[in-house]
Amino acid sequence: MEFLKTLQVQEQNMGTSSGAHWFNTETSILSSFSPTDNRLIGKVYTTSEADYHALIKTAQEGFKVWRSWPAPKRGEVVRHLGEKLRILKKPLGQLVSYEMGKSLAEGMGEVQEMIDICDFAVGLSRQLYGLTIQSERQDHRMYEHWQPLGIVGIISAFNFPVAVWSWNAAIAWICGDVCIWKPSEKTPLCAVAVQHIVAEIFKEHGVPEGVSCTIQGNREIGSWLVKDEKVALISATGSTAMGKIVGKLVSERLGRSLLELGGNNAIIISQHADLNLAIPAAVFGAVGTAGQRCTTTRRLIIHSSIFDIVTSKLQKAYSQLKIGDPLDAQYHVGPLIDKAAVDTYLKAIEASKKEGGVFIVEGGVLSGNQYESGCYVKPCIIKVHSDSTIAKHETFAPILYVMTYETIEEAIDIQNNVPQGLSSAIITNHLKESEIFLSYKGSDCGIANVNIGTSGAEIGGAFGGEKETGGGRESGSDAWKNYMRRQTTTINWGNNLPLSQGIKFDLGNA
Ligand code: UN1
Repeated sequence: MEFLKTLQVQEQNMGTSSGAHWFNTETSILSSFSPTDNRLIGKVYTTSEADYHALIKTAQEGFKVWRSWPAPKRGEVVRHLGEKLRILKKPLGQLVSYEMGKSLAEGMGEVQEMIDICDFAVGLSRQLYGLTIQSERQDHRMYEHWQPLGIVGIISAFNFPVAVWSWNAAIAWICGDVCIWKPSEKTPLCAVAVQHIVAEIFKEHGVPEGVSCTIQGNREIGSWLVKDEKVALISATGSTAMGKIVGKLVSERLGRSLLELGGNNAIIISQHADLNLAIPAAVFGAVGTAGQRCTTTRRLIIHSSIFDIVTSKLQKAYSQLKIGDPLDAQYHVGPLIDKAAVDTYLKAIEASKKEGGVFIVEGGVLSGNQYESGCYVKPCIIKVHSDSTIAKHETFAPILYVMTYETIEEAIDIQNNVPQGLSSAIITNHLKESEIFLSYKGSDCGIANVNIGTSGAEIGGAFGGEKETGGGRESGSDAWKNYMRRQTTTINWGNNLPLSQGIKFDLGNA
């Protein structure tokens, strides 16, 4: 496996890093096994408490220098990172596939998201606009401008082991911040590979140590970052359960958090839908990344008049899905991340059966030589009642719940009647339906699409959602404002000192 060598993920003493410097304290070991074949890919040392504190110090020092670089100069470094990622797109995509289990096409797609966000950040580095405001006082000027925050802690999930980090890091860097990354314990080597790449580019361009740091380990190690008042912003991606803990700990110290948590995304398939769009949108949405995207399509809300035709087309499409080694481009679907995820998948199927759910496409765990890691499952479709309890729950697996509706209002109610609020879609050629879906009466999600599926958002838009999804927005649009602090300034260029609100404060002749 050439890519492991190219990306230097099998070296010794990896784990904690403040840039080109790798701390080599021998602590406990985190082993990374591939869900594709159960092989040990490599090991990292978890971060020691002493190394964590040393890292914070380096990051603080690094920040003092980095924030003084003009933003376009910081952008220039990010541009070079994007160039390097173009060169390494294939090996890094392969590592993502091998360590996480998503198909190679999706692994490479993830690296493409990194490249895209680098490009976006470069352009943004010449913007970061503030406003000017009319002052009520004569000869005064008011404006607001944006300053870097300091240290940004990034906690990322296994399912997007590199892209979601880059949404945060690329933007935080051009804003003048420094980053400490705590990747998922399930994908430590993707972070090691990325840190090697970043460190090389940063070294070439004279970026100070501490601007890009990584720590490795379990939740406890993550909690050092979360509780640390020296960390100005915690951007965390993962489950709602994790987000509730992180959000509470950060708010206890009145820090800032940006949460991107669970989704329970639905596509409404109207009787006015073009099924040539609906079927592939639903299938990719449900089985892409083996159902482990936060944007995965988990529910199809289908108009009752077309339920039979839609489900028979889905059965046909699912029968053509190839499940197997994600590094082999012929397969659409790889394994789940680990055996615990397989258990969760099986339990959700059991729970839906207990509620009266009926298989439209049968599920199950695959066995045989090719599947000996025990992590390969069959994407399945279950018909449930529109008020099903299990369908309100986010199960990170390729289970698609289908249900029927009669009116567009009812479809929207079903779509919104879940605790999460990340992504949503409607497939329709009916203008009014689509406008209702996009109106104040419509989807309550952070993402609402028409005639495309729920997953595969582009980096140019703000990404995130409402309710239990956490409310944060990352990536494009004006999400950069999360990584900076706003400063409002009033400048008096006159010879008098008028007070606002017309207040008189006369000191006589003093
Ligand atoms: C995630 O699953 O955490 O919109 C991120 C998408 C991808 C990102 C998903 N661009 O599906």
